[in-house]
Amino acid sequence: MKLYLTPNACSLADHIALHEAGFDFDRIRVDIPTRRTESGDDFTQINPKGYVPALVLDDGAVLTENVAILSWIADRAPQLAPGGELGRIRLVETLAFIGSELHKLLIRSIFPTSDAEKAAVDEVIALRLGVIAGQMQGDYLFGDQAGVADAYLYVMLRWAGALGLPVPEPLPAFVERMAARPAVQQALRHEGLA
Ligand SMILES: N[C@@H](CCC(=O)N[C@@H](CS)C(=O)NCC(=O)O)C(=O)O
Repeated sequence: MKLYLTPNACSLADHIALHEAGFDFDRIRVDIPTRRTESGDDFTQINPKGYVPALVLDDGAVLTENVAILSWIADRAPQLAPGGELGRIRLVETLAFIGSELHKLLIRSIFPTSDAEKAAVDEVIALRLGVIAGQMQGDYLFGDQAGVADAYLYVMLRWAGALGLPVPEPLPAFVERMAARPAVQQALRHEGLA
């Protein structure tokens, strides 16, 4: 299995989740501006969308989109997903919220086209961080066990922190807790971030 990633990009979530799952995988870095892999290959031949993450399975199937890749990991490592009758759908609900309502807005805050856009986007991000803060069911999103959604949220909160955006309680302690996890440390080291 091969994970195509860019250091500190959203692909860090998938990188962390693969370590949490204990899977063996290769990492291939992608330079986003040139869309070339570290060995100079054209990344769009792997993922025509041109963005990370992409996960190439051992049979050659290519998975793209954080929601899909994180769901695939959770399906194979059920300890990384919430249990119960609605567990699977709660996971999709949370991944969709993080992907559509946080990730996309944070990208706009990192690369705003105007000061007015940044101010407007940051206001909505603050509301959405408040929503996810209110959903924490324990030390992690779904209780006392970290899972794939926590990996995605952690990466978004790293970005929010780097942007200087306010991160509401209890999320600062969650970030610290995640940062201390061996799987997170391992992924950060591989990406040159720790
Ligand atoms: N919808 C995609 C978005 C992925 C995404 O935004 N990737 C960024 C890095 S965080 C990227 O590679 N951007 C380059 C580009 O869009 O050209 C997903 O959730 O996987």
